Amino acid sequence: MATPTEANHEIPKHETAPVARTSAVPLHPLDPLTEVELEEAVRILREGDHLGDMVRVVSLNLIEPARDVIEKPKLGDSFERKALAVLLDRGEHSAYEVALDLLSKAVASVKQLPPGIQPSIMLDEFIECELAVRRSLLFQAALEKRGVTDADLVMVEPWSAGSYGTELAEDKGLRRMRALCFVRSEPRDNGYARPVDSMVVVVDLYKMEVIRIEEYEIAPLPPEPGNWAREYITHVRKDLKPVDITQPEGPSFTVEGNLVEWQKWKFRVGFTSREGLVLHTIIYNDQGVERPVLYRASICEMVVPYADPREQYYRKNAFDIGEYGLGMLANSLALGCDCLGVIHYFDFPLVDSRGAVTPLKNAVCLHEEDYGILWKHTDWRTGQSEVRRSRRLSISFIATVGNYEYGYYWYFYQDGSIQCEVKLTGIMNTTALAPGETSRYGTQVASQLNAPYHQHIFAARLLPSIDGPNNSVVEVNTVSLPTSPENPHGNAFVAEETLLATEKQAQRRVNSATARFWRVINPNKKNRLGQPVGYRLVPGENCPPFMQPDATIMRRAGFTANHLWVTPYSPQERFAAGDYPNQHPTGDGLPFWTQKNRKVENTEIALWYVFAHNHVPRPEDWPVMPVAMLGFQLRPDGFFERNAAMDVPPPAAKTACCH
Ligand SMILES: [Cu+2]
Repeated sequence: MATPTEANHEIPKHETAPVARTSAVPLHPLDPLTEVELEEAVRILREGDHLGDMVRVVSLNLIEPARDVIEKPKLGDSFERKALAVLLDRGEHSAYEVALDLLSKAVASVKQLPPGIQPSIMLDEFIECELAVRRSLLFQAALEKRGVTDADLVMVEPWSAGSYGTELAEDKGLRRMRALCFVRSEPRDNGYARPVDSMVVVVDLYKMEVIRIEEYEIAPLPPEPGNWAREYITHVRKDLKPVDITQPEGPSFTVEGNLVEWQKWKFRVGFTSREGLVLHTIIYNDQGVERPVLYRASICEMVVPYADPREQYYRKNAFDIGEYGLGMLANSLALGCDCLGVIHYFDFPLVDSRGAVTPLKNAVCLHEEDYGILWKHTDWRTGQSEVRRSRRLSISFIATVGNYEYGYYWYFYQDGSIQCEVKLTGIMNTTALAPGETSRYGTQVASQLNAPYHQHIFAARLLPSIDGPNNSVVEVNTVSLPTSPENPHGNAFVAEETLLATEKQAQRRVNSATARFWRVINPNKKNRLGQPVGYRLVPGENCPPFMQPDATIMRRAGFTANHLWVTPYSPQERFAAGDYPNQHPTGDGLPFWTQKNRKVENTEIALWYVFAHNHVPRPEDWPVMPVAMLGFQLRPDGFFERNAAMDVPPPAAKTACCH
């Protein structure tokens, strides 16, 4: 459902941080493949005869080196550069993983994917699919039946077909999409205001042709427009005075290639076509000692299951990361005013399905923000008052997935905290209502227009390295004690700790009744109070999946069953729903790997935190939804000896806005 971002907005001028731009040559083994390396990789594929006319490049990314190469580098080591290409042969109906060694300029291995496995949908396929549908005589006839006369005004929105065990025999083995349709009243109109939801167009992506049109009860088109573009907004409020963010001495961060340093934090910026932004080797400099916190952090999967059980809608379950790739759908942030202040943008090159390499300018935004108070106390007896402003470093990217926008933000704070925040905005997907009709599975948001209930469920994959690679996870539940001789007034409560020693013990859900959180500790290192050093994973907004455990979508979205999973670190276990969730016949990922019930105590672990926004739409979410935010925090818990931000200086007395 990708729509290329339109470049017709006025481009605001940003101050740009006076720091080095992203390097053309890799400076570090974890740097994403550069433009030159991607071109070299495509050349190796062509010369090795892997890119015939019918073959498409699904993705091409760095194979990250082994963790110990990074964590225990040896002096004088030169570093390897390897790439993994996922290729789709549309003629042979087969897909391959081709590993490339860029130093020896050779193909290292070729692995054919098992029959039935479909790699992610490519950007070109959206465009080609829409064109194929418009060309189809079947489609034109179906439109006529619905009184739609101009096919050019129809938005054909291809959704991944998924795999539900309900597939027709004729569909078996085909790479498919199921297109939903919307009609604009003019070329720049918001098509989501008028769903043509009595038909689903099933497309064979190998042949790029319509297989059939599934038809349902015809509902009239909703009557109201839902426009959001500036030319349609005739009245804008007039009482907004400017806020200028100025940093006359420049930002407090430095950037060298993909290495960022800010305050006591240091980390590397990565980017993949699938996850988008990735953070590597997050380290805190504690009084001159570099202390690792996280080896790698990314949002590795998401799924958006919809609640409408009707035949045309139960397959609306986009895995926007595993089925589409957020890096491929990332916005170029020069187009809008997404970040304010002195900004450093990172560019990352992308490869299209034909192997053409293009830079994505301003893919990732880095800037500082004032964030209210950091700490404060007034001694009312002495009149002494101290307050410190909180400054945070924000690094983010935004992906447009068809109708929706997802902003992914990581924040670093001066007290040693890290926060991940996802911002949801964009346009809700809609269905039509007959006059007077309401839906049990959605909210009416305009005349004859329904926005179905759905959930946005995200999975973060975190590789902790709290003061070293071997970590454990402890669950903490606060429990009130019964009134007893020990607790005669009934006020007692305790924080109970439980070690999660195995994969099965570590399958957990949030619990607001016990204020549950999880502590990632290094059991081999104690702080001065004798406690193991650790970081606390603090859940934010969350809820369970509302699908039944035996729902057909749960075969592929099984990772949503728990909010916390802990697995032993494995470079092969990267994505919560497995490598290829698109049309996967049985499902893959966390529920399958954890069957082995491996030990996850005092070893290299992967922490998977799953968090969900339950979207019961409001009329106010239409026509464009104001941002909804959710995420989680990682807060030091025994990692430092005391508040790590005591050394933040007081605000300068003459700061213009400090009163
Ligand atoms: Cu939503």
